[in-house]
Amino acid sequence: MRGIGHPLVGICLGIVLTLTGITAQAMNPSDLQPSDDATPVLTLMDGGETRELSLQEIEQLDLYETELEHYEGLTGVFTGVRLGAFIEEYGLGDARRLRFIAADDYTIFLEPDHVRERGFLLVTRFDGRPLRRNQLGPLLLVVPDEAEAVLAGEVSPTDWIWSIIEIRAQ
Ligand SMILES: Nc1nc2c(c(=O)[nH]1)N[C@H]1C(S)=C(S)[C@@H](COP(=O)(O)O)O[C@H]1N2
Ligand SMILES: [Mo]
Repeated sequence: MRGIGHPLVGICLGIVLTLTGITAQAMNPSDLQPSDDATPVLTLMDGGETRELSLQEIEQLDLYETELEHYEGLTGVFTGVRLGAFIEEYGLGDARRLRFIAADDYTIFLEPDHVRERGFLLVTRFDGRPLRRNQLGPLLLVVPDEAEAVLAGEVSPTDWIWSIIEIRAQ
């Protein structure tokens, strides 16, 4: 009995490790406490209205984390809020398109429906700490489901904009 017990344990462990490896790219609820930093980091423009948001405000939404290797060289745990939840919270879900603007003027456009479909994480932390500008901060987008394909060079991460400082509803 013991003789077959060991290989079985090994096989089960193998399956569990494989599953863990696959789900490591998924988003899981995070235990981190929301930031208390009220410094503005993001400008929201919607019609004529402009609003400044801090990490404290953004992190009031449910926090999720994902462990991944980012092609810009950061490997670890990325924590943030779901972009889909963010756009609903701030009334951007009806916009025709959303324009994201980075500190280096790089810009992308996303339609709210695509945001809902693709599982973007609006990242506020790397390994538990806020991201500095030279670490792709203050905010960046990742799509955990696409992480492996991006690393393998199968998918171009054009929507993985980093150093986001402004979002405009257009
Ligand atoms: N802020 C910012 N984010 C960005 C970019 C950029 O130039 N600035 N380039 C985008 C593009 S086009 C790609 S393919 C990936 C990788 O960019 P890189 O190859 O210039 O590192 O990051 C995306 N995110
Ligand atoms: Mo690119």
